[in-house]
Amino acid sequence: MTNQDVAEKLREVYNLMQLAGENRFRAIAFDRAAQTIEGLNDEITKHLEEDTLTDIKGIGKSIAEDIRQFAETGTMPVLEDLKERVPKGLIEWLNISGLGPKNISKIHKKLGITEITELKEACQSGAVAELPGLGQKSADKIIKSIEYLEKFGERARLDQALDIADPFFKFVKNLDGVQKCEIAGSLRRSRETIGDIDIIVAANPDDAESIFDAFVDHELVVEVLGRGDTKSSVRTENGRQVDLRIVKPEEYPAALMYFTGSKEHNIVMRQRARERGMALNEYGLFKLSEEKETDFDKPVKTESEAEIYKKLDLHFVPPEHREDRGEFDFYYDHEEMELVSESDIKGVVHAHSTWSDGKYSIKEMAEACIERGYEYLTMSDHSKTAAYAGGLTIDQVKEQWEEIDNLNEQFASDKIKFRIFKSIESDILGDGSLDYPDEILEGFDFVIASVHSSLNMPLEQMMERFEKAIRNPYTRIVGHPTNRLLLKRKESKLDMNRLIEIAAEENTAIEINASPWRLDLDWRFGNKAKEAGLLTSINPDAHSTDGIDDIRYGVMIARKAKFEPARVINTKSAEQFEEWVKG
Ligand code: DGT
Ligand code: CA
Ligand code: CA
Ligand code: ZN
Repeated sequence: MTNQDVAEKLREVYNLMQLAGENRFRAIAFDRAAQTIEGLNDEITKHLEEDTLTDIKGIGKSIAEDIRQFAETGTMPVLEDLKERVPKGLIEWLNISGLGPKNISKIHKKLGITEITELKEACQSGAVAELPGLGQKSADKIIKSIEYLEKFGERARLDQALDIADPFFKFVKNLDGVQKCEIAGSLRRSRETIGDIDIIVAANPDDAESIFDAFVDHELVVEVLGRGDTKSSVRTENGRQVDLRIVKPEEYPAALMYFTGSKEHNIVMRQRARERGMALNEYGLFKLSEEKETDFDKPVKTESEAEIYKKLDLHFVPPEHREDRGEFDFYYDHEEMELVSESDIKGVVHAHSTWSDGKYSIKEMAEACIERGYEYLTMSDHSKTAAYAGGLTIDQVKEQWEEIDNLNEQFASDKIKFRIFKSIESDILGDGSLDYPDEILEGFDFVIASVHSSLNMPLEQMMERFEKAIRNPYTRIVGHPTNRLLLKRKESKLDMNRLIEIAAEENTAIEINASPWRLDLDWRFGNKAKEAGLLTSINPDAHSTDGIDDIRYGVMIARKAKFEPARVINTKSAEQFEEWVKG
């Protein structure tokens, strides 16, 4: 039973509770517990054994008991009870934009249907339109939403979301009447997947209409989902929803904060405000009336998010840390956290060439790195067992070394300060050994060790496999540890906290694979990584020259995971990097 397993069960309870119309706060407690457990620095099983579940913040007696039941029986009574009342198929309905838990429950009860396909039919036949409070318009919208969901899925990867958000942001920012503008929501927090895109604008109410007109007319818009006085929602070509909210300039700091989230962060902020005799909501910070209610006549003037934080005895919390994962303690004591940025990255680590499954030659990859101002490149093609990906035989390895030596000599004689390192992305075989004999491994500058096969190994066995690979002296970096492909393939079962401890102990880095499909190491283990002193390398795993630019996404995740430059090995100069990999 991994922390992830428990978190998933608790989220299932949360989803079902919403559909069952249970008390919202009771439901949210399960969501919060799930999120806490995902971010634990140790294993939930240990807390169970030592009976310390309730010491974990956000886990009360009742949820602790649910977790114990889950450990013992594989399920929870609260979940079984909900499952009896709420059919499983309905959970998926929560992903249909514009359809909330109340209407889901209503449609289900009146029409006795549970599957999305049935819902679509019921919308087409007119059955949904006849229900009180719904109507033809709602039914048509549900159909469209289902069609988009079928085509594009409920969430997008970070890169896909940025590709939509960037043009909208640039467009809206320059419209007449727009005083301030920012992307909010999960995208501002650099989450690895994005539901919808949120944009906040500060403008005088008189200007709102013309701003919305321009927004819904944007060339990327395929459908207007809603239009009001303060909010418009559109759907874009690639199925993403974009929400634009226009607020009065004086409301902007609080609105930006509220719509940046996360929901969990907001809950704690509101609590902090209450404890200080104030109320915080999306409109601003206010004094409380004598009845302890928000007194809208007594706004506490704030010009920026930073000032709101200050009024609540905190330093500014950067958006990527607003997840209720330790930021309140940290930014109470500290003005800021040192975080890695794109300009700190000096070398491109983990790249493939035509020698294995890359699209470009080593020379072309090197030139692309030089063009982008990097000082070094480590070629890490696949090793021999990865035959499906053109893994290198021993003879090919030797030939590749010669090519790299020649290129390095050429750079030197051309007075180009650039260096290619000889590396390999060695498969970690089933038993944890690397993919070449020691005398070959010795010839590389260093080895990146990754699992590419038997991804569904049981946890214990997988941990032994990784431990052996990490303790191998030739391994300096572990590649994409969980092997997840976002929105496509689940992660392998791993005790990530333990893995981080072992890697830190061996002074081996765990990469942040910057491919937007992976973003693995997961940022949720950032606190553990920091505590253990784990090193990372922000690696594009580039299979083409364009792939090098994925470093951007890796840096976003590294910041979210609280890495400072000193713990990111490819911030080192070529000389220091060499010293480290050979050390
Ligand atoms: P997403 O779109 O699923 O990737 O995630 P977000 O975080 O962008 O969520 P979204 O778009 O539903 O709402 C934007 C922000 O608005 C969210 O991060 C926090 C705030 N917010 C929305 N609903 C609630 C709520 O029920 N309670 C609180 N406290 N905040 C909320
Ligand atoms: Ca959003
Ligand atoms: Ca939204
Ligand atoms: Zn790989």
